[in-house]
Amino acid sequence: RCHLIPGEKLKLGISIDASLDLWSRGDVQTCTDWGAPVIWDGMFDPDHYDQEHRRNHSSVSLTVFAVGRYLDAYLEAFLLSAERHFMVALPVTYYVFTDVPQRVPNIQLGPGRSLKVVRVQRHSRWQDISMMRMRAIADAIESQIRRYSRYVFCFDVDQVFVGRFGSEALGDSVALLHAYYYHRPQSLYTYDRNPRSRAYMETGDFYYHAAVFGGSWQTVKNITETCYQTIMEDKENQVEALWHDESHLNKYLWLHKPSRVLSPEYCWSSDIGYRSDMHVTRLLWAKKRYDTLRIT
Ligand code: 2GW
Ligand code: MN
Repeated sequence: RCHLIPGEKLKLGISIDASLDLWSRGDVQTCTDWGAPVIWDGMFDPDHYDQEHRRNHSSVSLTVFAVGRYLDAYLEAFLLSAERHFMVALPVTYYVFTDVPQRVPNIQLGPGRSLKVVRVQRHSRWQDISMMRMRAIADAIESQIRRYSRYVFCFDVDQVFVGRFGSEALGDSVALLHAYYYHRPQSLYTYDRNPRSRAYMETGDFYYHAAVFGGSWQTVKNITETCYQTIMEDKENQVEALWHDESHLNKYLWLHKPSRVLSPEYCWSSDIGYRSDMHVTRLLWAKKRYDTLRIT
């Protein structure tokens, strides 16, 4: 059914996705209705993507927030695992947003990799900590990231890399299938269903997980600015979307289709049992510790 690979056009004019094998996985959806590839293990040659992106001098910024107790709980394991698995073939700049810069662990980084700390304010409501990431990311792209990196990936901190999360994931607008919903019917998607919220939607394409999204710096700036705007409009109207920034992101991605979709390999939960379509896991949710972390 997939007749078209839009693909990322490199400066050389050829599509970097020309070698994607959409037929190699008969058991999963490898292409969206609008022709974006859905990236599953076995469809791509990792070395091909690394070579093409190196040739094109691709560079990546990773943003992650570690505010309050989340810093000690998750940041070190997140960064150490990213050093082993995240875009290992490319230059990477980590942007750690925190209210406690002095507690950011001092980690030995590989060549071509660096880390910058951005101080942010600590909001008292956790929903605001999560939602206000959108504003902070947009600001950092404008003031710094766009000068150094072509691509930006935004992550929750409560997860660890356990396998390759590489340049096959790069694209103009990249969204992730939520591990809990990718095999479920639309009617179970937890979109915001309140018509008073800007995140309101009846139907959509997929349920995307806000724990990972990315793209070119231009697109991520647009995503984060737009989501921030709709979040603020909701605040003025005294409504809050069901899943906060995730609801607003889902709305955005319905109106602006992503050019690349990541399978749940790219953010899996070990609470989900065995799945025959999951051949590898690349990023895993860390154990939640609501008892100690979600005191508000
Ligand atoms: C969050 C909830 C309750 C108490 C504290 C926090 C908190 C979050 C915090 O104290 N400090 C902090 O840095 N954060 C950041 O926000 C951190 O990067 C974290 O990974 C992110 C999202 O919070 P998290 O991971 O606890 O929420 P999840 O895993 O339920 O996230 C999904 O839903 C969220 C909205 O409710 C976001 O959309 C998130 O992107 C989704 O993965
Ligand atoms: Mn999380």
